[in-house]
Amino acid sequence: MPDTGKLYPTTADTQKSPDSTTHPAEAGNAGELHQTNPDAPVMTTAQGVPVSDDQNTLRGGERGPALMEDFHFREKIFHFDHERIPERVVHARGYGAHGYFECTEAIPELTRAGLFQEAGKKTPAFVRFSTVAGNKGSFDVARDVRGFAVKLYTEEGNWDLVGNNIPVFFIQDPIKFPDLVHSVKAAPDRGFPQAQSAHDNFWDFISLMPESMHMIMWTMSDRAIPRSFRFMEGFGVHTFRFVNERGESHFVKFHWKPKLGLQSVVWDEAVKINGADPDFHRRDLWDAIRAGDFPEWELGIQVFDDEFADKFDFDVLDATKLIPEEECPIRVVGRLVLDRTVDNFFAETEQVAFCTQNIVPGIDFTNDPLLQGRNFSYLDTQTKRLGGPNFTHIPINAPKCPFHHFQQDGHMAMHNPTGRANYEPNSWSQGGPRPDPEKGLRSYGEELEGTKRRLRPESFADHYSQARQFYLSQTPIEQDHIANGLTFELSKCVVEDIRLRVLGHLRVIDEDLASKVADGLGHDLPEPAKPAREPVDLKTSDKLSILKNGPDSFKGRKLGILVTDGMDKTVYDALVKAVEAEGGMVEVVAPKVGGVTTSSGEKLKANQKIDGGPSVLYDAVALVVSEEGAKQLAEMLPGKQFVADAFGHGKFIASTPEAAPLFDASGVNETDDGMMTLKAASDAPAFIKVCRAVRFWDRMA
Ligand code: HDE
Repeated sequence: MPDTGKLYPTTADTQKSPDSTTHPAEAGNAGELHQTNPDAPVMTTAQGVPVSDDQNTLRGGERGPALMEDFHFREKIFHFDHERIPERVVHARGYGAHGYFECTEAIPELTRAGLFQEAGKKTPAFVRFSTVAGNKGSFDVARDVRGFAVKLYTEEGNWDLVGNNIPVFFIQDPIKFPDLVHSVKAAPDRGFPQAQSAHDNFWDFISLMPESMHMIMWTMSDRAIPRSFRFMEGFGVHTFRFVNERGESHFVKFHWKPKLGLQSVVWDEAVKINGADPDFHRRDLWDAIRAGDFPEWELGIQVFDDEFADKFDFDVLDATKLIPEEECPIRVVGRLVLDRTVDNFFAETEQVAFCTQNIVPGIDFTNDPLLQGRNFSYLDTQTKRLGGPNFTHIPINAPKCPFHHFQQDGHMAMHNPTGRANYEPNSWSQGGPRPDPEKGLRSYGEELEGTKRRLRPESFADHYSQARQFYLSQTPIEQDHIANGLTFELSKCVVEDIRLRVLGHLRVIDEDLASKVADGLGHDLPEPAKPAREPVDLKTSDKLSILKNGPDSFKGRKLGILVTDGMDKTVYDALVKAVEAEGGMVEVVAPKVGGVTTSSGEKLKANQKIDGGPSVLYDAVALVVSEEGAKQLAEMLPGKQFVADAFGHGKFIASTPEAAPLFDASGVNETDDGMMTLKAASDAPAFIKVCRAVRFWDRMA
């Protein structure tokens, strides 16, 4: 049995060829053609046989038949035919990156888990972010929950914390998961809609499942349209257990807090981003890591005991409820840094298999029924998706610590036990691994009692109080967005009864919210739904709002600078300098992707042609244009839309005085405090300071 984490070479090790991620021309070299590069390795078949010609199949005669013996051709096509594996049944569209977890505060009094024993200890990590409903090829900025799955390669095995960017879930019992997922995915008869919840089946199900109301408030909020993975929180959702060396247990909830703060896009932006750049989120992550701007989250824990759990208004085992930070403060014990993009998307991001059952000594489950149900589902689904029980042999899934067991054979077995003993107990002298009662994972000795039955406990019965608490904890702008989200989604339901049933639930959550949505839909308010338990008014929590927890700098954000021929390069340079000083990025948008000639005759390269770089792709925009250039842009639809959208989406806009004709043509005839004229290069830093706020919300109120 091999005993090292580096069991099998990765794709990168075996297939190592000169780095082809960056084109030589991008690095400023002319670029040699692969065919003429003497350092390029010789192409081989999968058997390692050198290939002489990869352009032409083997034929009998110049224009004669293809020959069966052309094993290079047959092997190539055969392998291509089998390239696809089933996509994940949910969370199919995802994007992963490598990094590490660093313990910043040791907590041995709470857990014996090795990764938390010493401040400064680093544990390798792989993270996969995802949308839930859409297929693998859908778009990134769908209104949806985001998966936030973390694999921690600890010295005592892999711990998978398979979380979401929303701290609660739709359902209380795992037996409803297939129904939930069927309802949100494409309808079985027509095969659409794709990657959205704005349709009858979803809202039909939801309207009949009042326990989903809290989660619905979250998914209709801007939490479901994050600006990027880097600006969203992650949550373990369930209550887990920490178990210390003495076998004592504490309940724990896990939170990932982004260092950059929280930021979301607005719905109209989301719709347009999905057209302009369906890969918006994955590109953002890739670009940030490649630029050395490593995304980072703090790991916060909420720790509590049975006494707190008993006093808490809700059941801590109910995944449709959260514990407000104000009631149980968060203690930061570590940080997660993503510092390496994948070498190969399929090998790593596609083949990574998260399983909630993967825990390590010091971490344990609770009786949260959803968590228990997940423990079956993840292992089961990976076996089908990755083709057999040996998916743990795939490098991205293999532990990085020594491992020894007697599991053997099966499809694609890469490492079987060596020697004769493959069972335990055995009496061979070197008879393989033995369990260790000290070091081994021991389940927490919780006492259990009860009658076997199918039931929903009374302590899970309140479905509305936390939904109301969430809604009332939002700023007025965020409340409007929730109302608009609900109105939009329900307006896509053809069946009026479904809309009315949802309105009935909204009346129990908040009458104002229900009225706004009813008004938006053009319906009279129906009778309120009849709650299983009357909701209570809970204290609002600032931590539930995005806007109250937003960024405090332009770090990690992007300024789009629209330029034309004859533009003032000094203003441009000053903007770039100010953005870079804050840790942000700049992208140049021009009428042509070849770039522009500045007023001093220099050439400035562009990143985007105006049609491909609409303002929705940027956090703020600047127009550094000549008068002639502004006039030309004013005649182009994408030019006008660039400005009109930036204005409509409440973006901060800076412009050189020459931009006036473009504003006129875009229908922007007013100025406000979110707009600034760049009279000179020295105005640039002040503008970027203003951009620290997410948007100029007054314009959108
Ligand atoms: Fe999942 N979920 N889930 N889920 N889930 C899957 O496993 C499931 C739930 C989450 O990037 C599947 O490998 C059940 C909650 C993430 O690869 C599947 C229930 C939370 C990912 C599955 C839930 C999640 C998944 C599909 C209710 C947040 C993507 C593919 C009992 C705490 C992981 C796969 C990745 C994926 C089942 C509910 C998060 C089918 C039965 C709650 C982030 O096994």
